Amino acid sequence: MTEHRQLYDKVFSLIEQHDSWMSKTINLIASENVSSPAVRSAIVCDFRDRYAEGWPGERVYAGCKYIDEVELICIDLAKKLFRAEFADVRPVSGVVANLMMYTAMMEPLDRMMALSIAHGGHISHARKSLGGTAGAVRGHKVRNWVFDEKEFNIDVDASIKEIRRLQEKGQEIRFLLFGGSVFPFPHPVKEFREIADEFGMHIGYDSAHVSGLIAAGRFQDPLREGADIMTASTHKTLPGPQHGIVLSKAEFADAVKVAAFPGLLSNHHLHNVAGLAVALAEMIEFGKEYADQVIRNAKALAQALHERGWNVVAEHKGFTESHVVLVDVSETPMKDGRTVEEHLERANIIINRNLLPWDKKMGRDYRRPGGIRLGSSEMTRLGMKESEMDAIVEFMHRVVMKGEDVDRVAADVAEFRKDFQKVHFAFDTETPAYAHLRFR
Ligand code: DSN
Repeated sequence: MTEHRQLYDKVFSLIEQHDSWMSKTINLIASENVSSPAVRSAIVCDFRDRYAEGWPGERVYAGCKYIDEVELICIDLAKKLFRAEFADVRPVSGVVANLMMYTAMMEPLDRMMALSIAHGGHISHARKSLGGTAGAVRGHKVRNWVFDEKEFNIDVDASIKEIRRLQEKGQEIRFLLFGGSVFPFPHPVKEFREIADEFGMHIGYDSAHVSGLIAAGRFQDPLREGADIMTASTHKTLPGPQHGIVLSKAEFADAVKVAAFPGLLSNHHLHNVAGLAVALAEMIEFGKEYADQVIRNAKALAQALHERGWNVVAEHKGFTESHVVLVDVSETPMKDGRTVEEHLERANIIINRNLLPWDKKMGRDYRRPGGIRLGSSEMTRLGMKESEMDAIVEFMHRVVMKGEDVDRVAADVAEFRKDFQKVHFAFDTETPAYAHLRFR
């Protein structure tokens, strides 16, 4: 056998090892989910090998008659689910969706407000000195929202004061961006509509983490609260394929469309548009029930940790209103999020380390931060409820607080996972959740 054939076979062997491991793990990564068998079936269709530049019906390529119909179905489902006047389902990721939003709503170098990373913002919202997409790619000057660490949310009065100060100083802000990667509580969008109108600013909302909850009507409704445009990736609480979406008021449709093509995209990954259409149809059918359980499970995770003495952020507010739970682990025997992450992974529990708002003043940074971030979406999709969240926390507690042998906990986790092998809230609930389609 040639060396290349061995490597070729090794790739398939690694895929199988990964799939098998996933079926034995507790995955609490807040930005991930498991897609339904129908979504996975759609994304391996021949669309994956095609091009379709432009808008359905106005393509630059021939051969798109069925692709166009699927994309139009996807657009209609997105508009219905999010009650949006306009939807563009072409962005290939959440970052590309954000770039489309910046391109449509601002001139290069314009100033914008966004959440800092330590307060839950995403790297695509960040300034150039951090390598953030907004600053490094578009040249936007990013000012950060004033953040209330106790309320774990944007400080409305102080932020309005800051916007007014900057406008009066001639540092004109053009765009207000809400949303991010860690925000357990709805952002105050409607509170900023008046000042946005006063200074001619537009409002955007990055719903990547919470788009599944928003679609179900269970978090906040940015497009009704004053946002002009909303972006998302489609594979977090919204359990679709790895892709993106832009939703906006009709008046911004043309600007968004040209930002997509010819601006940012040539191929827009047509197989994932098909997968997204399927995911949106399943969300319309099962989304409310799913989102309710996601939120109940996140609260149950937080409560179970709190009861065992862990320091969960925002206790006085009930910890979370979304899928996400933030925990300060700096006082645990492991002292930092990275050590916790590494030990839990060895015990088949997959979580993220996460920067806390107060890490910097404690001398910590993103490499060894004081926090961990947990999300309830994927385990909810597998049919887990509040009592399973308590069981999950007990596994975590054995590793982090009691220092138990990780291999023993890993074996117990794998045993526990045996009863949760199918995706719920989907039309097909029989195909194993982590099975992959094999053609060889
Ligand atoms: N970096 C991802 C997250 O975990 O939030 C989103 O792109």
